[in-house]
Amino acid sequence: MHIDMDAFFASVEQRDNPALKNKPVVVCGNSPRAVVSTASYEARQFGIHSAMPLFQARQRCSHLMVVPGNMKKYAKESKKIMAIISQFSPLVEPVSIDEAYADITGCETLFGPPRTIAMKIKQAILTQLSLTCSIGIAPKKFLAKIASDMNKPDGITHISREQMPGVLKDLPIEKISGVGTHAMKQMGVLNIRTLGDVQRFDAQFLSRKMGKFGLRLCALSHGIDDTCVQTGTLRKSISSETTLPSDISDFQAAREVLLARSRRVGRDLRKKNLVCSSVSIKIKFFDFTQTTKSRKIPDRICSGEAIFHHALSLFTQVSLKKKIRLIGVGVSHLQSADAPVQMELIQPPDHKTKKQWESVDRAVDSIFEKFGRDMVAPAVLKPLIEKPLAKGGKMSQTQCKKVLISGKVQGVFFRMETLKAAQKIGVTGYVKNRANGSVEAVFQGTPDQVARMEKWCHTGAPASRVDQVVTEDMPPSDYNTFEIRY
Ligand code: TTP
Ligand code: MG
Ligand code: MG
Repeated sequence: MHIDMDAFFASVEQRDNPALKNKPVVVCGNSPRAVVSTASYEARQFGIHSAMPLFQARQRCSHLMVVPGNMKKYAKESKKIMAIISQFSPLVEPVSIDEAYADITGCETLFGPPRTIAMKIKQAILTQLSLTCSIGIAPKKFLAKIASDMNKPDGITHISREQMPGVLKDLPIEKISGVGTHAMKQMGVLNIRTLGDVQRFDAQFLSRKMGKFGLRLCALSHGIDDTCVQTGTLRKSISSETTLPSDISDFQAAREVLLARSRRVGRDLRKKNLVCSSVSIKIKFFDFTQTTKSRKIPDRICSGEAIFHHALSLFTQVSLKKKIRLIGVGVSHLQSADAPVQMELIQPPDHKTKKQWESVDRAVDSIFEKFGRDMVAPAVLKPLIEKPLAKGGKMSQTQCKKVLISGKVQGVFFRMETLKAAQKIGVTGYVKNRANGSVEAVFQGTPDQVARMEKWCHTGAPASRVDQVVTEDMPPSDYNTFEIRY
């Protein structure tokens, strides 16, 4: 059996606020670029759906009611739902915040035939929580999930063993979980639209064309699905993503978002006492196309820094020809942090750093716990968090410039003078000599500080004669001090 709540977030809001009952409602953030997380069934009549940008939803329905989400509340409801389902079967596998599988084999003597069990679960959820759900019943797990979607909202769909071959034959392949745009394209070429079409090909051929997934599809098309309801398993993955306030194409800015998301994921992992051994990233571009990259790692990690290390390395494989709209970081292959590990005979060289980062993160976690989020952050993320206000209430921006200084500059002295000036004015960055005798410096600070340093380069060092100063705007970086580099 697969149970999935109807328009979950929106239904909870409609239940708790009578003014929203029977109205087109979306649950959504309130930034201009927010996307709909879910739409009430009244709103769906206007063609509004999950992941649609809010502005588009408003265009489709002028009297749309927009409600900000409350994840804590939904998580609490989710727990209650899972508890109700667990009263009907000992084998319950929650798969997301609003859905679960329940193996009801053998429960008939207690609660009646499958459809009766489904009706009882629906009734219990309705009377105790005033929420509706839809339930699919089938001899196979993957088919139960598809069935729960067939009569939404407030429906029950029972596919019996006898009906299964007929249903499979006409089942559009996009209904199968895991079939994305890439697989759809591959199958389009082969003229495959339904599981019935898949049946025409043999396993070897499909495996050659689509790898492991081809094999699974082949099995499913014949009604073979060995997966069973898994209870007590850990969550499969944890992720965090953010739609940016405006599209970006700047590597440095993307790097900061990756770091912030990685730290968030790390925090969630540690909160649940888990470690991961797989990291992935998701990048959505301005035109809503997206790419994901992931890698399995030979280690078990939970610090934001370690996750970031892999996320950034994956990010360098992404082509940045298009502006980025959304950045996400995820981890999977989760295990309890207490699970025994095969110790290496010789600790790898970065073992100590890894342990140190973990204890830094745990210390930061306890500060969060006590004083709230955003009290401590990596220096590189400080501007994002502090949003310092300059005079006049405008946000002060961090500016970063690379400066090439040529002429008759006295190497050591010039660098020392630059260091002193930088410390006095308060910029960060570095100064160094180039092989051709010119000097390269990077100044980072407020636009005013950077301008003062630039001016200083022309006239500031008394013992040098500066002929030319060439400047180039750079993305801000994580300079903590001003230093002389060699
Ligand atoms: P779903 O079960 O996919 O959708 P739903 O419950 O809103 O509607 P349906 O009746 O079709 O099942 O997702 C459960 C919740 O997860 C949903 O209420 C909000 C959240 N969600 C998002 O935040 N973003 C998304 O893109 C989707 C699909 C869901
Ligand atoms: Mg749902
Ligand atoms: Mg769902």
